[in-house]
Amino acid sequence: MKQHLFILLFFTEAWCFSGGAPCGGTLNQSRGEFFSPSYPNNYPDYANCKWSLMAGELQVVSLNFMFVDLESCCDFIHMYDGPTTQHSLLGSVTGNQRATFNSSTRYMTVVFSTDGSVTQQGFRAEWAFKLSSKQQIIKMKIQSSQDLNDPAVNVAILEKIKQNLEDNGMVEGIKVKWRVQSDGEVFHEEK
Ligand SMILES: [Ca+2]
Repeated sequence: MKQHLFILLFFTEAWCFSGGAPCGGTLNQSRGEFFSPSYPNNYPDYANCKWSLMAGELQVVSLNFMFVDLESCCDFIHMYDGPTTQHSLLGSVTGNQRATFNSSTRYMTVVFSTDGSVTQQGFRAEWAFKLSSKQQIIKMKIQSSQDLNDPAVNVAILEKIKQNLEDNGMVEGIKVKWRVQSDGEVFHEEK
């Protein structure tokens, strides 16, 4: 009998710890906020924190710095336009700059790094996932036990789709409507 050797490799999210305060992580909620370690108290020396923002399909990341207080020569926040720091730099923040950054894809990587002396309060940032401005048309298959040609059923289904989009933070700039097919039928029955 042949024996197969399976080697399982486990990769765990690298959570960085700085001066005892946890920092960094994966952020995939549709909105929220994150802080420098120990905020609103001073951040530590030699901090190196990485946050990975992961929006959903058809979404982009918008990041807004509400408060920034960093040593302007030597402590920085860098934003990258993608899932790693190998992607292009969207911009950097230091001193008391406040700015907003938008990714071009569903990913943004944020790195906070400090040198070995002088610490300040740090930062507070809010993010939100927004629908990409690229136009996309999504076709949906709908199953219903009711008559889909009934206008009341039509409206109820549209409302339900809108509610779902709203729950997923996708309602901005989106239109939901029935489209009449080329043969004049709104619906096609699945054969
Ligand atoms: Ca410093």
